[in-house]
Amino acid sequence: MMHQKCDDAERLHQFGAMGSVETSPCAARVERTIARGRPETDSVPIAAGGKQETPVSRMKLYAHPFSNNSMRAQLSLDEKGLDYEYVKVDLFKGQHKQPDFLAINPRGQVPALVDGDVRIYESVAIVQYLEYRYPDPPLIPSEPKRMATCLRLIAEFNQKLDPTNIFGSVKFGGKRRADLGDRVDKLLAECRIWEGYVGAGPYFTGEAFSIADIVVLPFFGTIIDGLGLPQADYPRLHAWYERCKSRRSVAQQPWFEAFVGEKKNQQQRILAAAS
Ligand SMILES: N[C@@H](CCC(=O)N[C@@H](CS)C(=O)NCC(=O)O)C(=O)O
Repeated sequence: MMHQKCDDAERLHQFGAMGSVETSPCAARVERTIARGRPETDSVPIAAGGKQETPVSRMKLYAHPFSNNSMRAQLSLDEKGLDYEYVKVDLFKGQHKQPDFLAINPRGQVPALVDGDVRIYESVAIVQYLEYRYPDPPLIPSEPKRMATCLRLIAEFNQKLDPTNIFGSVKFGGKRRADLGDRVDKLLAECRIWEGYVGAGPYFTGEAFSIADIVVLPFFGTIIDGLGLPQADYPRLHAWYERCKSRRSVAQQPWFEAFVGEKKNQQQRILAAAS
């Protein structure tokens, strides 16, 4: 969410510290989802002794199912049908601040990817890396105009959209609309712009699902499912989001499972009455 530190995750600590997550039914559902999917390594430590992987070793994604930034990286891997090991870094146990993980990402955040001798963090960079490293199937348009749109949207996400995220402040900080002042206005102004960007679709760059969709999807997930962005006011964004969710790669993300409860949390849907 935020670049420096995911708004969610910053609060995840507090949430974890309150001890409510480990025992929540939601957390249990998440574990099962992973178990049904790719084999999961339970926790850090990862590459023993900080040893470098050889290029033939299986890719490892260090992530957490509640982390929407992690979903971004996982989506790219899944869309490309790449083989990887999902290593759960337990944010609630502070594994992301342990030396073994800090050796991979000195910022102590998920996601991080290890691919042979490549170690990369920052979810948007991971998505871009995977596109260059594993171009087949392509998730970036080759037609120059569409490619330009795709690259521009990613830049706009980084610079404009992501900084407006208020989900963590609402969910974990307990803030409500009145507490957030012009942060809500800024978020809605951005949503208005992106509503216009959906265009004829079905995806942000046209016919094909692209890394632009992947980059913004976790953000809009928290805003639409989490905060209740009204469908009547943002019909194109909603339609785009539903289209994305009908893709297998998207539907299978553990993040959605972790997020099921969010949709029922009426108090948290602070945008529901927005116009
Ligand atoms: N800009 C980073 C943000 C990563 C991030 O904030 N990850 C959160 C989980 S959503 C995290 O690991 N937070 C733990 C912390 O910041 O201590 C990215 O896109 O990868």
